[in-house]
Amino acid sequence: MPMDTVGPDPAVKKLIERTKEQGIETAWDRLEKQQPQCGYGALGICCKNCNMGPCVVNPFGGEPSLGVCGADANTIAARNFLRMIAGGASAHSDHGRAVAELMIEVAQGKAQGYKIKDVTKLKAVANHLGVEAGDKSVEELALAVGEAALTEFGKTKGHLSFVKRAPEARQKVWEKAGITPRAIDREVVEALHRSSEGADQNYRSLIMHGSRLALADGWGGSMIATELQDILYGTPSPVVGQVNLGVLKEDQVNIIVHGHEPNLSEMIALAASDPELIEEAKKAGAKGINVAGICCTANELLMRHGIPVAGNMRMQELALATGAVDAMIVDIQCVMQGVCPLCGQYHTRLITTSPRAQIAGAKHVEFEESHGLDSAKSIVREGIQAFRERDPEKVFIPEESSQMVVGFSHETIRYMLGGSFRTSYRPLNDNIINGRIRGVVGVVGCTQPKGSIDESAYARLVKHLISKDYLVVQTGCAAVESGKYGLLLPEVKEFAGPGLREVCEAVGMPPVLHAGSCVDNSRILIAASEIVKEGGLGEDISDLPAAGVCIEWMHEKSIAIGQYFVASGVFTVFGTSNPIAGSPTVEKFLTEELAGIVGGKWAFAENEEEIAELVMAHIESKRDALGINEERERVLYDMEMRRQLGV
Ligand code: SF4
Ligand code: MSK
Repeated sequence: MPMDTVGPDPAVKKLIERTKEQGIETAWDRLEKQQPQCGYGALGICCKNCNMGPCVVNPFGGEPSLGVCGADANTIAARNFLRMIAGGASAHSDHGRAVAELMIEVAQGKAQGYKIKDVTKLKAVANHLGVEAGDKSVEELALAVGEAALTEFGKTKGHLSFVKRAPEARQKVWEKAGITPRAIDREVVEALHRSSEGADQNYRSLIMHGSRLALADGWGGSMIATELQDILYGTPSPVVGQVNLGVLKEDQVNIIVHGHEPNLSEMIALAASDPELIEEAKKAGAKGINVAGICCTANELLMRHGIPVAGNMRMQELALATGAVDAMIVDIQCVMQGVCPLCGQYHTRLITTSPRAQIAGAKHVEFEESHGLDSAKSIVREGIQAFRERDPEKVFIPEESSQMVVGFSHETIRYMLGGSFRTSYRPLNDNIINGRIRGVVGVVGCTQPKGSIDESAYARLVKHLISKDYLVVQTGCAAVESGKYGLLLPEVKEFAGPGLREVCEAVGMPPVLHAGSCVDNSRILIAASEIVKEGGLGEDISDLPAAGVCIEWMHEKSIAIGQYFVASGVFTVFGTSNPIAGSPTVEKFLTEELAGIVGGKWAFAENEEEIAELVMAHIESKRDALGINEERERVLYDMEMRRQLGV
């Protein structure tokens, strides 16, 4: 199927060329030096889980066929896959725990500068966690919600509270398969136990526990992070922002916030607008203080404050190579150690702030919520001081930046579709049923240096999908990638197929919806559940004409997300490489047999053409199964009928 090319991102290209000319090493150079990368590792069939190893097995059927302990390729691949899910789920969930702890401190009046911003959501989340709102004050309720959220990590009985938000049919699937998640920490601990030497040596039970663990992430740790962040910082609604390296300013103090937790960066944003600090920046010779984001901290600030995004994960070193970044302030996850020596080649201060994510050689300023604003101010002052040392000769800021509209939480989507008097997914369901929208595709996740720099796989795929009338929802670095290519704007409806365009025009929403950071994939689970509950598209998430895609997966979090999508009933396609390819048996289990147990399954594809084909064929098969692909009489809608449809 022909797919338009989209060309390179000139900012990325220019900076990579510049770093090469200047002999500055980046991830692209290190990737080259790593070639050829270990084949056993790539296929998932090396094991170093005990000191009888490390062991590898022969992927071509020869010797060695077993590890020293007798573990075969299936066990080793499944154990490695499970451990990746454990790594990813831990990252998301520890993030969720930190937000819950902060909410408790805010409720107790111990966190300087924070307040509860979304009381409506606080009440809704309280209800989902089984907390009685009664006549509690906002602070009392926030305290109870924070404490209830924390107990989800270590509860000794029952299951996670948020699983009840899934359609009933889905809950029954989990029950039948024995994978309803219990406590978040328990599922992680059990994964590490099962995958240690001499424990679980059945690939099926290893992968099924991986499903339960992943559900503990999607419907537990990640969902806690998303929901509690919305309560603390506001539920996102559409806002305009700018993206790409052109958002850096030659004449201002540039502060980059990077990572995932908005707890600190929210305060940095506040501190950067403090008149006293702006005055200090002016005294240092700058015109002001410019805060910009990288990775998912960027997504968090962007969708709540419209703070610009300098780039996604693979652009973190390129941002530094502009020579215009005065301070890079990092919290947790996706921060490459390579940023440290790179900062050293410029005047840039690298400041780590989380005790859980320190970097040797960086300055560590532990962020304490009890005096959050003061901590943020002192960190911003570091940037101002560094600005005085900036060498203008070394500065090169590419001009590229694009506008985007972001902030489509599931609450916002429901509101836009239904209007303020009856927020509802009905119009979306109706338009999927009548075929104007063929289905919904989540195109989410990482970018990384293995991806092409001559064009964007994400932008190509997204453009293609909307041209075929598929509504696209995005999160994480993939969303930032689309933003750079101007695909997160309402005008993009011009590239959309006639059906999707018509709906976008009527509802006033873009055909590509930015729904947040990578931890916010939990929003997609809620949206899918609500679409099912709205009716007309089956009883379960697995009945929906929907799919998930991650092309340039990088982090273990991607595998955790992929597995919770699959275990929630979603067909999920990953590009770049297949981490269990060394065991055709495990691959068959994940890509075929799992569908018979949980309704969703994995696919691994070579390129975006193949991904598009797989996704569209799957969605059409779901439409067939729902009986909504049958030839319908073409009806001309009058205004009244449109009103009833809500378009
Ligand atoms: Fe080798 Fe088995 Fe030890 Fe893994 S657990 S390193 S396969 S002996
Ligand atoms: S930052 S996990 S590269 S999306 Fe969330 Fe981006 Fe993937 Fe990190």
